[in-house]
Amino acid sequence: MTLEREILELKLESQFEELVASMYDKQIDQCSDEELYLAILRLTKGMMHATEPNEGPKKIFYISAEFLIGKLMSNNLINLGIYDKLSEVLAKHGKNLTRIEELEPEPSLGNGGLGRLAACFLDSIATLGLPGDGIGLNYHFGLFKQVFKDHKQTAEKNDWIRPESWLKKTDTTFEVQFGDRTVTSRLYDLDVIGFESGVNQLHLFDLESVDESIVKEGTIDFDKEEIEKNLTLFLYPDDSDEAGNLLRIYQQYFMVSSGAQLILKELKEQKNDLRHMYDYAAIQINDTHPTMIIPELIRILVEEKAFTMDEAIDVVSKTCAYTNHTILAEALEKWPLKYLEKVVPQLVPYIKELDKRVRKKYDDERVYIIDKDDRVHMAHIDIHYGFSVNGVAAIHTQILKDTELNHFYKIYPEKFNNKTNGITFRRWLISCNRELSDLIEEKIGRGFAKDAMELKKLLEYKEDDGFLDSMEKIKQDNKLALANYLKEHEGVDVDPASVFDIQIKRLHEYKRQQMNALYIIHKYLEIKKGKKPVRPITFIFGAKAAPAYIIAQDIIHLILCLSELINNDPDVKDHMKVVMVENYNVSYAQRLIPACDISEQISLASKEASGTGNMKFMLNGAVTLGTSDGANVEIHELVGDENIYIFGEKSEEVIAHYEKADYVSKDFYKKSPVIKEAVDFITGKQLLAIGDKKNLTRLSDELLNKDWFMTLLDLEDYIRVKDQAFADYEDRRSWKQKMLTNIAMAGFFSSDRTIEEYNRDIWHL
Ligand code: 26Q
Repeated sequence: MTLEREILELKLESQFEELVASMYDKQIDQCSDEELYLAILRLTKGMMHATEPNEGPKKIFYISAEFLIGKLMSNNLINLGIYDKLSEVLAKHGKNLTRIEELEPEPSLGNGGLGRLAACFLDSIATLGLPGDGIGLNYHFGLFKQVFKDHKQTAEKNDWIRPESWLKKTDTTFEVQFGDRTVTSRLYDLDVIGFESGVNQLHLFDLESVDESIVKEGTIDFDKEEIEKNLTLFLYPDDSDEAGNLLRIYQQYFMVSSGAQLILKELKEQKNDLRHMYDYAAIQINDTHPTMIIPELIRILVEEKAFTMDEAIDVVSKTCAYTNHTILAEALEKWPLKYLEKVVPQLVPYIKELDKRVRKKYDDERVYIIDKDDRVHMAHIDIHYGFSVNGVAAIHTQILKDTELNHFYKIYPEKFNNKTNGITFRRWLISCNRELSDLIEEKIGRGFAKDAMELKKLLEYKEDDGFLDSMEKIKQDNKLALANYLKEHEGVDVDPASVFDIQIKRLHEYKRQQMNALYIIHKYLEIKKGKKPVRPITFIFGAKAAPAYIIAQDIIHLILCLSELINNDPDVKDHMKVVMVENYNVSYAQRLIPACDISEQISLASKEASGTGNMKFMLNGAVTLGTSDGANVEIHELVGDENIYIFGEKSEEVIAHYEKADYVSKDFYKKSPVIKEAVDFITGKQLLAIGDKKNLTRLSDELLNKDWFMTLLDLEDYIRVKDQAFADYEDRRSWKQKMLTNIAMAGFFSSDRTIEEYNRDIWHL
């Protein structure tokens, strides 16, 4: 330890003792965990405030409707470099930092991957010392809290904001004008501290007049018409009803208008020439949710800064860049022009002008902004009027170029580029799996915390049984800790000596949780027939479903019914268990991932843009069972055939099925007794005795008559390869080597690498 560090740590101890004394007039050991939580919050906020901001001539504004930041305490302590010392100080007084952290409410300001990616990116931007701020919304309740009742999901509000939190209320306010009213936005800031580096800001806008009391207790129901009261109440989990969609446009414009005003205010304060805005600012548009910032900036430059239309379009197009996160056609935002006319009439002439210019240049309906049904294709605005379009994994970008956005790629080949997603190792290794991170540090030093490629040095220990055993021991301890947690929180007994097979992600048919459920049915029936697995298996799910997504609700129902049946069947329960954890969120992910043996990444090839959970599992020594989709493809290339389980049809084959419309799920059902038996079980008498006939029949009908995401196509191959993985697990030495290889090769998936690429190719900070 350096002298400087020693002094800092000595000071920390007395500083914290003094702070506690001044706040409560007590010693640390006399304080409750709640009191200590507030004291740590204050200490940390103070230290972050005192840290130098990252500065430079040009800044990146990462604008996103979602920042799924998760709990911040551990993360901030780690990045400030005081986690270990503070832990030790607390322990000296009989206090436990991990227990204290449980008191922190989790802000769920995102749905899933896209929101979590934005949070990882902020961590990496700050860690790399780059000037870059996030711009988003301060949802009072974020994403709903999931509660299971009668084997079904119900939704409740998650009120995460407390009088004392990480949020800093600022004096900055802006007027935001809608077609039918004008409201005032207020800026709240969160310090984003880099790992042993400077500070950036996450700017979250809120509406003062929001009224939390309009939400009915125990629900997420409220009056969707009262914009002044509801604008920033919730994050929208779906696009199901018209009133909800209108509200979503109000939210988006509220974010975009406030963000644009903030950016222009900063540029003005720095005395930067707006005509060269792109020399001072880059704006990364996270999916199409913030797309209105393009016409909004053009509008402001024309109406308030005396730019001609040509000049405004030129400057804005050189400033804005777009990231695409999906190739599901139904997920690409297309707003009816009449909605925009109601909510943001001032933007409509600009959107029409942008469309007119496109039509003048290109005689191809597919690239128009406004289609023949008067719907505005948000992605088309980004592609024509931004300077960069990126996908989030190699295969995803390739599919965008070859098929989904091919007509745009032909016009603008130079704009298209790939930025394979990444995750921050500070949260997804150092914070969530401290024991593994310490073991790695013992072997190769702590350089990997900042230079993730150093993990490769671990490959030298592939034949080192001492090391392999230590790694296995940590996995075992993590499984035991999870088993205890599941006992306490889900009321189930799982065997820590079983294989932990985990699928955690949003519930969506393309992610195919239903295929995993069919495997479980298959295994159950095998055991009933006397074919027992060599070692018990624990199947774990975690997933929220959009409340209006009917089939997704039915899949949750199926899994919960299976869990009830299997965990109580005396013939079976010692051989397998099924657990669906309630209210899966970032904090839960941090407990589940370190304890995983087999990581389920089984989306229909071509549908998962990247996935980032796959990277988190790999980094924590789980082996992937997956399709050739998203970043799985790159994981496969890195670790090689020996260290991953790949199954199912490839993306080209799947795309061809859609083109030829030749996939008929019934054919698979008829020709395979294994498939038939599993599908029939969904509506068999055992499950009907537990569950709801309506839900189970609807799901079974869907699989037999539609199965848009081709579950039955890959089911047999899935069963074959999954059984192989369970068999290989028994060759313990070789399995440990697979774990090691996965950890060692995970360096590529550090979000530091991703951000370096964004900066090198797009932002040029
Ligand atoms: C759109 C309109 C109305 C209401 C809601 C929405 C909406 C909200 C959230 C649409 C999409 C999302 C989230 C998408 C998402 O999380 N995509 C994931 O992004 C990850 C990061 O790039 C990828 O790894 C995943 O593959 C991708 O599914």
